[in-house]
Amino acid sequence: MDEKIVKLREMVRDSDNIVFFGGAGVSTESGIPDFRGVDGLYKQKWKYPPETIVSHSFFEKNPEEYFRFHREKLVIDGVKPNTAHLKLAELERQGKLKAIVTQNIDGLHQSAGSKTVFELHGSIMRAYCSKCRKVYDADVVNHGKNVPHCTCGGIIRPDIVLYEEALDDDVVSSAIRYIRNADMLIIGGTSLNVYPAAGLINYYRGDRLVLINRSETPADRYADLVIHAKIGEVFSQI
Ligand code: CNA
Repeated sequence: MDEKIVKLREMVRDSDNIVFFGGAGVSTESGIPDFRGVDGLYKQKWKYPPETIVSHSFFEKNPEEYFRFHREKLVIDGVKPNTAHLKLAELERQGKLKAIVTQNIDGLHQSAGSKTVFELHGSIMRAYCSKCRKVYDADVVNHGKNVPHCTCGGIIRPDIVLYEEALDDDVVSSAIRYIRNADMLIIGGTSLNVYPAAGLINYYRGDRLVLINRSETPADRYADLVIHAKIGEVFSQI
């Protein structure tokens, strides 16, 4: 482990165009459960698997159940960025890190102070009417008991990309541009199971591909450095 940390430190020292690509595992140390990790939502009891509930067709058919899950499992009041979020923000301030590409929807990178964040799956910190697209304060979807409605009658929804929905073209093309130009790509806290997001790492062309994840991922064999550990603990050492 120590040798790996030394190598990681050297790679960070020698890079000035770092991009971080992350997922739910980045926020577990803040107390937000991931989907597939050891304490993930797949291991918890709920009537449907999380990815069924967080899908477009389920949202349309069963908004009451969707909002119950959303408010109970996706929104956790009082969460704070952890060491990984804070270190990434610091690397950006130092001019070493150029962008974060995240699959997370929790807004914790911005809370930590990061500026260039591409949220592939949107954010629960924003909301809009699914019919007229009027923008609403996220509080109306994140709290309360009922399905929130717009003055036009449409359902107000979180500004997240549900399964079966397309990613935002501008967000994807910007993320690709940054990944393609990066001299170092750090992938962390993601099972790399969810496509098309996971496919974006294939645009990286450099020789400093680092993977930090608690469990194995399909990209371990391509990486120049693989660390199977908690990302907050790793980042506290660089
Ligand atoms: P995932 O499929 O749940 O995988 C998470 C990965 O992170 C697993 O391989 C874990 O082993 C690993 N992991 C968990 N904790 C740590 C840690 N402390 N340090 C290092 N590794 C850790 O999640 P993905 O992001 O890969 O899947 C994509 C989905 C999950 C996206 O659509 C997200 O929107 C969705 N999601 C997001 C959040 C969030 O915003 N915080 C929470 C839950 C799910």
